[in-house]
Amino acid sequence: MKRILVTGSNGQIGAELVPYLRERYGAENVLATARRRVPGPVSEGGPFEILEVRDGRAFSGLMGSFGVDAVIHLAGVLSARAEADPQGSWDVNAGGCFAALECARERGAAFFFPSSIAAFGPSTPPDGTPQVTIQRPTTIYGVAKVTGELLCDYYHLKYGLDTRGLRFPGLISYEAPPGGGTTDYAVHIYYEAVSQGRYTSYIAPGTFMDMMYMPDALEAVVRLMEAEPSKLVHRNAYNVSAMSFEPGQVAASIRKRIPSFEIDYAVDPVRQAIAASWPRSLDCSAARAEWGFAPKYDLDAMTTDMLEKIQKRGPTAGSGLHF
Ligand code: AKB
Repeated sequence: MKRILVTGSNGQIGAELVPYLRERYGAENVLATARRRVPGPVSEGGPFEILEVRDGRAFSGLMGSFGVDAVIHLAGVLSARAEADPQGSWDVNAGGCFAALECARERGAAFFFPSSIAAFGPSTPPDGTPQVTIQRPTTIYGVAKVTGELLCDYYHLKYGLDTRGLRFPGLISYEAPPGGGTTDYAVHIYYEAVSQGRYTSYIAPGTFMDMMYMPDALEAVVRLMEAEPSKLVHRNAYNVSAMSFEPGQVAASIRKRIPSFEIDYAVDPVRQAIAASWPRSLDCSAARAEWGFAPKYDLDAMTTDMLEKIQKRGPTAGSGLHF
């Protein structure tokens, strides 16, 4: 990757990936795009353009003028929000992916697609979920993720496009809040631990989902995109995860640093049903073997870092987090 275009740059991943890529590849070589300009490092720390991803003409024009050789396509609507608007979210998630792939094909650029644990469903083996297995998701978000995975395979097979991708678990971070996901509770809990000393979880106790801390996710994207192509047997949609936990375990980890922290539950049936349809723990052996996936943070290391960072930011951190 030398000249990189990132879509969805204001989102939870983009807000951290853009500065990370600029640091590594040079600020002038990373074009951040998003539907609107938000003051801050993404729009002010290097080139930035407004882009609606389904507008193929504008997309392709930007790629040409910037000389893009790699597209990191992050724009999308997360799982719970997508359930509230299946048609609109399909348009953005599947239509946007198709439009972005077409632009990458026209320009011969490498392409990164973030799939998700949502690409699995209730008939998938939930423990040690294999890299290649049953994928019959029951959410519109998951259906669009499987579509994206298959489109990436297709563009590689048909056009030789250098498509690559990861199946992200829930991502935990402190720079930008996630919005409308099912795994978001695992971010909210840290903010509320600091500001309130307690948290009411919308996910039921005992519900295990795969998770990863953002620094490990950023490193995984770059490692995969820089991997020797001949080593990539699967190429797209690698299972990646650093830990699997349920809400009570995060609470216990927080209590090691904030002993008075309390958790209770007001389960949201929509998000609980989505969580219950996803795997409990992924098998990530293909990612480890083919391109050296090696996450560093476990639950306690992540908790320590999250609490420190949020405490440093002060009591207003995380306002507006709830979906
Ligand atoms: C969500 O909860 O929708 C996302 C995901 C796992 O893809 N964090």
